[in-house]
Amino acid sequence: MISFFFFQSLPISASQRLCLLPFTCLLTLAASFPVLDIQNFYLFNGTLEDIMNIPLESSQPDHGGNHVRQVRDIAPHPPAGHGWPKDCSEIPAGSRSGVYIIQPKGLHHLVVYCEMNVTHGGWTVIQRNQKDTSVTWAESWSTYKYGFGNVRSEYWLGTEYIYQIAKQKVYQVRFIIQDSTDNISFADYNLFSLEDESHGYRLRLGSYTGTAGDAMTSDNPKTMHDNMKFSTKDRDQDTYSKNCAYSYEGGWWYSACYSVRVNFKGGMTWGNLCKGNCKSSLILIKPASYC
Ligand SMILES: [Ca+2]
Repeated sequence: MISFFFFQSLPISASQRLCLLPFTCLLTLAASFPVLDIQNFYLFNGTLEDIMNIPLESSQPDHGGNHVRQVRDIAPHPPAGHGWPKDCSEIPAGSRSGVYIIQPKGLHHLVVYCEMNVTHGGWTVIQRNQKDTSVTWAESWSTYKYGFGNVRSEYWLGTEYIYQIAKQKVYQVRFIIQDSTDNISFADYNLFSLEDESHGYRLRLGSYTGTAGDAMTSDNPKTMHDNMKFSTKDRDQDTYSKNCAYSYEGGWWYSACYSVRVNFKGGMTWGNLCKGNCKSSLILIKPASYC
């Protein structure tokens, strides 16, 4: 494990060039603050000011004579003795959407995008894509495992990190799809979990509600996604004689092959809602509500 240290006065973008997957970057914020061990720093392309819950100290001149930003007024840091949020649902209500540092149980810190405006907020964004993306989605197993893209635009959080987050509690998932006419539809599943890597990150979904259609739990076993293992171009775990992830240029929980194709560079698919011409996708998780 190789770690890199830098200090508050240095822009993150300068250090990020040194942070190569799967290496970990250590972020020293200030002498009074503990070192952060951010495991997926390669997903972040910005400055410290872009991370919502870092306690930037005010009026401390940096080496260039500039003064760093004032302490944030919302969710500035974990409450004393409480640690970092384990997912976005632990960020205080009323906080803005944006990039936050979380620390799932048993893991180092992660950067994620927290969606705080959709349905009571608290959603952890595990995927975001749009058809004109510059992100290449035809990636390998290990690239999917640890995530790729940029948390502020299109990205995959990482199959391993999604698994680690979702095993902390009982989670639900929301898929938000923009169709070819710019209508926004959603598909909720009241349960969401993955099995571990040794079981192929098999997907387990609960029951559906929504407006987009239940495309993840198709009646057709050839286009089913629920209960499927995750496949990538270099790890074929689908139920097809060939390799769906290779043929369709993106990792997913394929069967033989799909009714949902959102991990893809180009027009996406969600069931009958938009076949090959969906404009954007967003996948959010948060602990299930029992109300
Ligand atoms: Ca196959």
